[in-house]
Amino acid sequence: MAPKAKKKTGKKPARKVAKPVRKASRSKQQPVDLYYWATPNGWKISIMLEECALPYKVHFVNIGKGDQFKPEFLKIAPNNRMPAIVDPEGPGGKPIPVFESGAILQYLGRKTGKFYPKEERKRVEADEWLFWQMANLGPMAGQAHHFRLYAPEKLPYAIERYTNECRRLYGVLEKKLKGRNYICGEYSIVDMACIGWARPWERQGQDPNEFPNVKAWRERVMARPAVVRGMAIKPDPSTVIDATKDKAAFELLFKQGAKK
Ligand SMILES: N[C@@H](CCC(=O)N[C@@H](CS)C(=O)NCC(=O)O)C(=O)O
Repeated sequence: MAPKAKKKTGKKPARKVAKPVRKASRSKQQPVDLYYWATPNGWKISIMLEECALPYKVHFVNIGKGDQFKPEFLKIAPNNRMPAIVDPEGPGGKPIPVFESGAILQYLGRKTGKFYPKEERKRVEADEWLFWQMANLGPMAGQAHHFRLYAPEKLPYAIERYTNECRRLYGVLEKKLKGRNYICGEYSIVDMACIGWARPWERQGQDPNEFPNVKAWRERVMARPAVVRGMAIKPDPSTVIDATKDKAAFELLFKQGAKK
């Protein structure tokens, strides 16, 4: 079909939504607001939005500069951590904020009916492995990164403890992936939750060749176009602060006390 001719008004057409925005083709849905920074937890949600072809608008939360403590962000995510979303078309057609990446993945899975099995036995399995990532792989890999890369003192006990715990977890994943392409059989939110954490496993002191099933799964998932697009969303490099070199960012990220 030939495109309709546009009326000439002399004015520049107004942008509907600010950049960066991913639009689902032919979608009339309002974009989901994604509060994001390019980290393994942030990627879970950019990947899911890409996989579901949902329109979304990225709001960068610069965690090295303290955006996570801004009152407007804390209203959405009271734990001062990204990712978070606001779905303007939530239950009853009203906006809903969601924080915690696992809860966001489940919400988007229920909303779209995609990548989150409906059949109860399969859903239980997906929930088990999603919680496994949230309570094990993410936190243990996070501590391994912290003590191996960020801690000003190299503490052998802490490095060994979290490197070993990661090794144990990749061993668990290795067995789960035996004879399967994806963690719960079919590709799901569980793979999206785990991939960002498995991507930098060398930084966790792991030898990928020790876990051939995990290695093959990692390559399979990372080759998905939506995963590539989701992980490619990056803030302007001039705004990214390296907390290993910047004292203020280090204090802000790693010396948080209770705020009243
Ligand atoms: N359990 C949370 C963890 C989120 C999280 O740790 N986000 C980090 C970046 S990966 C963050 O926002 N850090 C800011 C801070 O430490 O103040 C989730 O999965 O959503």
